[in-house]
Amino acid sequence: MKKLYLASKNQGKIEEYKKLLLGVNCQLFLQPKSIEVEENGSTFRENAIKKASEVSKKTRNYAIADDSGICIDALNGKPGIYSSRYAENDKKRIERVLMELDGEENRSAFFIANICVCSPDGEVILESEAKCFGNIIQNPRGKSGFGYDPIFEELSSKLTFAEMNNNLKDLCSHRGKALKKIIPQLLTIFN
Ligand code: ITT
Repeated sequence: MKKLYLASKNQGKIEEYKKLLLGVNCQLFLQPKSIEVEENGSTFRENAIKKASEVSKKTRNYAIADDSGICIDALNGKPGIYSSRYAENDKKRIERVLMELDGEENRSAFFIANICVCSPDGEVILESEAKCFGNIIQNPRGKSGFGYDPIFEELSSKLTFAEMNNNLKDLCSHRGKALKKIIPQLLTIFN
């Protein structure tokens, strides 16, 4: 069985990938603690490529990474690629967003995930991107998920990501949709 490294240190993402990749016949490994990847790209794509290629080169195995974030229209797309660096923890990041949107009527936003898979020699072999549209609500709702989930109300269900069970979030989320697009290629590589 071929090995696949999850190039992420975000526990919330890791839990989602473990479920999303269940049908792919690979041995899933977490990013070794010793590997630190500096996310200094200027786009989601650049950062996703950097994470996947550095982890694949250092582990000499396949690696999958995503760079993701939330883009808020009234904040001109912020926090965007800085979503994980917007404050020191999830609670403070949510507080900052709600404060910046205080009194703002336009609450529209989208999550985006850019996924990259690299071969054991560090070459990019698969890329995928997807978005999920919704609105930033005034008061957080729900207990599941991670990050900005409690303040992001998905457009069609009117549920926040934190109110959804895992299966529902996977169906409509940026990460779930981006990964679904490349599942056929992953099956060809690993199964
Ligand atoms: P890795 O780079 O180690 O994977 P990270 O958290 O730094 O972890 P990113 O740079 O891609 O990952 O930042 C993504 C941030 O965007 C993440 O920390 C959350 O704050 C937010 N985010 C992304 N997807 C999310 C989701 O499904 N639900 C809630 N917040 C999400």
